[in-house]
Amino acid sequence: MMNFEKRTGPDFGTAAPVYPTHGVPDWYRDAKLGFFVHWGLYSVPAWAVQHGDGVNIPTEDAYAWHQYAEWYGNTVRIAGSPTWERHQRLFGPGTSYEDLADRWDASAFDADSFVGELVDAGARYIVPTTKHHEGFCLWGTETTGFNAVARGPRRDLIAEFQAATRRAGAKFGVYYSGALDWHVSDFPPIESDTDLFRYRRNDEHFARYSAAQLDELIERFSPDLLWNDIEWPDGGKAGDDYAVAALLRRYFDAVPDGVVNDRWGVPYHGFLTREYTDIPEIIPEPWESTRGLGHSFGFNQDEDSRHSLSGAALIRLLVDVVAKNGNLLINVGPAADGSIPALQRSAMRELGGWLRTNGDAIYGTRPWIRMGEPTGSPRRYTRSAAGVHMHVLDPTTGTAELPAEFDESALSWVDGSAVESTSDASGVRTATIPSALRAEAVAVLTASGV
Ligand code: FUL
Repeated sequence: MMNFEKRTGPDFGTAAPVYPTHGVPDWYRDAKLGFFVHWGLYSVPAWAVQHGDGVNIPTEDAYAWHQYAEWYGNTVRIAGSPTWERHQRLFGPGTSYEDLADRWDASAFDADSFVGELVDAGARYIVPTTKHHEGFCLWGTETTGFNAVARGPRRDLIAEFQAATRRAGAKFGVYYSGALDWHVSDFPPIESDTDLFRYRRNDEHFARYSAAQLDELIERFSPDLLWNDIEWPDGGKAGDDYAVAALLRRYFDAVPDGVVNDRWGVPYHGFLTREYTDIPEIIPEPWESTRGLGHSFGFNQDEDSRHSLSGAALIRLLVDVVAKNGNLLINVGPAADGSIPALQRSAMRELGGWLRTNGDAIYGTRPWIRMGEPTGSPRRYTRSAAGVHMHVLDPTTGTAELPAEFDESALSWVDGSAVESTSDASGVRTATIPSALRAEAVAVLTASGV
């Protein structure tokens, strides 16, 4: 095996990189809902300090108290951190994070039923982590023995995911940690945002390692989507075959209808990414909102319903994102054995149930002339060939104002019931929400002919 230790002094060359001109394909814009799957060695301890209401972590401790359980491999190396303390207690001081590879038992994982659960929840694309920052590869790579076929599960988890996703008729994407790989790097742990970019690999040797891995993923799985993270080593500086420009050309040659995100550190991007961020308005470019159901992507066994989105909150989040021209890439964090924890499953099932009735107002839609209204009951709009869909975010109030543009339109509620409305002195019409829809997370009314 090649030795991929850190080296310095790359010759970046002078060739100007030529980036693709690929736009974002319609399948991606129409899909609206994808599922991220953060599953890796970090799912063995499955733990991070609880975050959320009432917990105030000072910025200088943010990394020692990291909210993301998938960062365990870093947090555990910060002496004195809660993760470090807990790890000593549970696994013993001699057990390294990497030793967990041999304790990872994925025997409850059945790719078809796992993927089936996500598709039932409404997923049109599925993006598992193939390698997170820890460096453990979930596919049978030739580049390192630190992988799920050689250790732990002893299965090619990505091959299983890909086959099951394609069988289920959904699109298949891959998450890949481009410039961070703690397994082949000998830096101290990351304790600040400054460290994050100081302790990322940017040398040619490592760039070739990453390129070899991404090439394997492209050749073996033809992913419909590449979700790179933490930029690319040497991104944009070289015209060589391991640099982003050449890699993306190879990708789009192999998958002409593919799409990539914006975390490559180069001028080219596909969709924009936003992580745990509320977006106030329509973003004209295709973009994607991502977050975990709780405060972490990797499963944190200490989280409960106080930390996690309810089904109703998840539905409202999807509607909000889609009204603003985004896709939602919601994350599921399985337990190490490959099962989906009950708290996450119940929110997902509620979302799936709502989408079975209201999916026409989500999938394939585009934003309307505005995403909602500044006053009155909270509402969001989407637009499809059938008309403009008004999503009432709090139907328990029993009423919702209709926009002036709906005046001449034929209106109907999603359950087929006619729209009854009253007008006030200034001509504002207020519709009464049918009682059957008041218990829904979001009640949808469609106006045709707007
Ligand atoms: C971030 C990573 O550091 C997180 O762990 C997670 O994977 C998120 C989607 O991207 O940048």
